Parts: sequence; structure tokens; C-alpha cells
Amino acid sequence: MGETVESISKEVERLRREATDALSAAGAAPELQAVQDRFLGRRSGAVSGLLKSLGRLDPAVRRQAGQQLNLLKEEIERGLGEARERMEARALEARLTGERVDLTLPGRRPARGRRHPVTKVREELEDIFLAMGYEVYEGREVEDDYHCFEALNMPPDHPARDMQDTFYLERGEGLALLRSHTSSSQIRYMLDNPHPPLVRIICPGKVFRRDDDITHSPMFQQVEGLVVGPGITLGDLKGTIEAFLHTLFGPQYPVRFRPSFFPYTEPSVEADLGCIVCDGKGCRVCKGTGWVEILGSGMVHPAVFEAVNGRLGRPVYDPEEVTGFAFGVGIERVAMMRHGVDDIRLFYGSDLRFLEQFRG
Ligand code: 2U9
Repeated sequence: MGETVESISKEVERLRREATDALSAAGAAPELQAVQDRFLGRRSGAVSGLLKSLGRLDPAVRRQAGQQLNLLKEEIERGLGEARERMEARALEARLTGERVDLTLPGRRPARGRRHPVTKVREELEDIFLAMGYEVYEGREVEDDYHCFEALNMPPDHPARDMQDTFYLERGEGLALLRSHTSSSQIRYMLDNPHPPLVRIICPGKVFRRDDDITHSPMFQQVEGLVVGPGITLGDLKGTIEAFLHTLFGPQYPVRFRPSFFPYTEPSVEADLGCIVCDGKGCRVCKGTGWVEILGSGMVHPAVFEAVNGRLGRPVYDPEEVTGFAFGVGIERVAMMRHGVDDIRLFYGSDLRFLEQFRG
């Protein structure tokens, strides 16, 4: 084999210079990797190759050559490590000095939700009646035929049921339905609170009907009111409704009452408000009449009290002793008049461009 300790030392020295030059020339991570492969790569690294060939040397030469080569290998590894650390420190320094964080920039405002326009009107209506001493009673949305229709003087096959067709659900032994008006909650209140009247409640909430056009939605919201006690008259109804509408829209608008029909009230009256768009002069909204229909109401039909008494098993609401009035108002209708909205479906389309117009 002709290798001597001297010839190996010369070779080690040559490789050391080459490696030192290559390390100082390397400017980036891929170049350092190339240096590692060139000298220490397992397959074709120059130092690795020499270490592999040691086995062919005389034992005395092998020991000394091995020491020198291992020393060189460690030096190159250390050089590579130090060069990598320097490179990372430089990169960090560049980020710390180059990247500027402007602490004076205004913060990002989190998107804030707001109440739905129909919810706002609903709360406004609740506040008006709370101030008049009413209690708010919500009841339930899933009802049965008795509370929604029968107790309200609408026996099966009553034609008025057509106008309040709703959604039916199978439940156990019978059918459940989604309430078509919150009157069912007023019945429930009387049954669940069979204390001698005075009743003075409003029932706000969602109701459901088989309806869908620009003024009717399959789900809409109502506030209904019920007052029962000795000596309650149509005069009380008129005074209450007038006070309510004047608080809601302003005392400058006239209120008028027209006879109407509902199975659960007798007599029944609808209330109109002088058109708030044209001040009663006549426009598209009031169809030239100067008046817009705003709510329905009436004196509670004695048959309703009888139905409740029948269920209670005693005459708590004796029609000879007590009378009452009731009314119902569609909340979307009020919101539409207020804001000049001409399609009820806009309230439930979840289009933020529409909803974001209602601030506060
Ligand atoms: C009981 C007895 C009677 C509630 C009433 C109306 C008239 C009425 C409509 C207004 C617009 C419904 O939302 S709307 O479509 N409501 O016209 N509601 S009287 O009468 C009752 C309620 C409960 C125990």
C-alpha cells in the first residue's frame, strides 16, 4: 500500500484547508449542506472515504491516520455547527431590525352584533305595556289543537281555521302544532293561573302559518294582550289601544276603530292609524285612504271563558262576573311601517346588507 503517516498527514492538511475555505465561502443553508456532503457525506464524502480505507493500512499507520482523520471530522462538524448558528443569529437579527411593528396603529375592532330590527320593535312594545302594569307571559310555540283553536271558539271544521292553517307534528298519541297566534298562550295563562282575575298580560312571540308572500311569512311575531276583570268595557279597550298607538307612533296620528269579526271576540274591532307616510293625505302605502290597518281586537267572547271554566272544572272566569278585552298586533307590520320596508321576507333572509341598516 504505499501510504505512510506523512502522506496521510499531507492529505489531511489539504482537506482541512479546503474545508475551511468552503465553510467560509458558504453563505446560506444549502451551501453548508453541500460542504457537509462533500467532506462528511456517508457515500462520497472525502473524509468518510479516507476513514473507510483505513482498514487497508498497516496497524501503526492506521492508528495515527485514524486519529488525524477523526480530529479533522470533528473540526469540520464543529465548523458546520458554528456556521449554522451564525446564520440563524443573522436571520433573527435581520427580522428584529428589519420588521417594524407599528404600535401606534389602531386596533382591529371586533365585529359587534346587534339586535334584530323585529326584536327591537318587540322590546319597545313590551316596554309600553310593562309601563301600563302588564305582565309579559311567553307560553310555548309547540301547542295542541285545544289551546290554539278549540278553547278559542274554533271547533273542528270552523271556517276561521282556514286562515290560520299551520304546521302539524306527530306527537305520541296525537298531533301537536305550531301555534298560529299567541292567543293559545293566553288560554294557557288562564288555565295555569286560576286565581280570580284581574288578568293583565301580553304574550309576545313567534307564531306560524301556512302563508308566504310579501306581507306574510310562515313564521312571524305577534304581541297579543289580554285584560280580564270585573267591569272591563269596550271603552277600556279603546283607551288602551289609543294610548298604546300614541306612545308607539306619536300623539299626532289619529286612531279609528272599525267593526270586524273574530271567533274569539264579540264585539270585534280593528284599529286603524292615520297614515304615517303621507299624514293622512293618501299615498301608495295607505292605498289612497289616509288610514292603515294596525291591529285587531275585541271583547273576549263568553264561549272562551266557558271553555276555560270547563277545563278548570269551576267557574273561575264567570262571564256573569267578569269581562275582558284582547288585542293582537303583528310586530313585523309595525317594523315595516316604521322603516318603510315593503317585503316582510327581508327580515328573515339573513342578508347582512339589509340587517346592518338598523343601528343601535
Ligand atoms: C283570548 C281571547 C281573545 C286576540 C286577538 C286579534 C283580534 C287580531 C291579528 C293582528 C295581526 C293577528 O298578527 S296578526 O295577524 N290579531 O286581529 N287578536 S283579537 O284575541 C284573544 C286572545 C286571547 C283568550
